[in-house]
Amino acid sequence: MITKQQMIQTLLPKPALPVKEQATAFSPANIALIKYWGKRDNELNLPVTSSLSMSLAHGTHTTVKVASADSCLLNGKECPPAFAKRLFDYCNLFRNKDTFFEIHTTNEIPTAAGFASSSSGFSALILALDDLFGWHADLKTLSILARLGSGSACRSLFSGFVEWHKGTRPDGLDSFAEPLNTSWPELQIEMLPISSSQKPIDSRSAMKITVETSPLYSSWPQTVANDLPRIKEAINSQNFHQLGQIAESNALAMHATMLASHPPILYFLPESIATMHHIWRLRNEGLPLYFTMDAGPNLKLLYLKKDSTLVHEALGL
Ligand code: 2P0
Repeated sequence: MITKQQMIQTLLPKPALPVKEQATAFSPANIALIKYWGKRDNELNLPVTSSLSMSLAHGTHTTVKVASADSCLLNGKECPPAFAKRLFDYCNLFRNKDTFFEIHTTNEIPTAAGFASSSSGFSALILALDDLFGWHADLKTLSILARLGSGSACRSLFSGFVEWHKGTRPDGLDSFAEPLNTSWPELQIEMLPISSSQKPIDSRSAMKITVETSPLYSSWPQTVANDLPRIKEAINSQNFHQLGQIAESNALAMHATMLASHPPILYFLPESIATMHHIWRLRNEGLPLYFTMDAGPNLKLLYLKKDSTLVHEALGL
């Protein structure tokens, strides 16, 4: 097995001393339209399939300061210990044992409620570390490094539509994200909060249980192989119904694989299901509205800007 340290040695220059006192960076959160669910390598966060996301306007701001001891503030308050450990374990990959950091991270999006904040978090952190250490690494390299913190973070280095190529190499050097060359300003993605409470199981554990126990997981790579080229075609031709239909069914297929695992994993709350029925009813009545869902109870709405008022009125937003 290749370790993170071995992989990093091939990508970065050896001396690991900061070249400045502090550095600040921002990364957008991203929402997958074709989901990443399942790893082929848990150490390097190498995915079973490719995935495709859209970056949001909002995300995470992170400042890393050189300090005499490690400390971490999340949204102005002391970080939960598990979160701080994950951040500093990640920093340990890049610094020597005498370098300590004060990290301030501000999420514009609720943490751990399925709003994809770890994606922007590790992306902003690697950008800040790149500046602090003066690596001047290219975005492909930074995408690979962000992936080591959290898989979906490799997509948050970019705005717009972003594809994470799963790659095939055991060292993961070909598993990185790249922006698509297409913009679609009319396409809207909007959070529909159902609950901001902590989710019952984190996505990392949930995807591991799914891969190891779900009899439906064997169909997931084929689902993505079918959906990915078709959604890229929909993006290129700006075919909203094709995009919405593929994104919605891809998300539901991901949840179906989880449901069949043992123990079963179900992120839907009763209100999530009621909202799905409401959206399907509205769509049957002619409103062009779809949704996607991640590892949490909240829905993300997909619609076109021209229908914004109708969507908001219909859902009481
Ligand atoms: C995604 N999710 O593509 C999928 C859809 C959640 C549902 O990526 O273990 O926090 O750090 O690689 O990136 C959430 O998983 O997992 C995720 P790790 P990550 O956005």
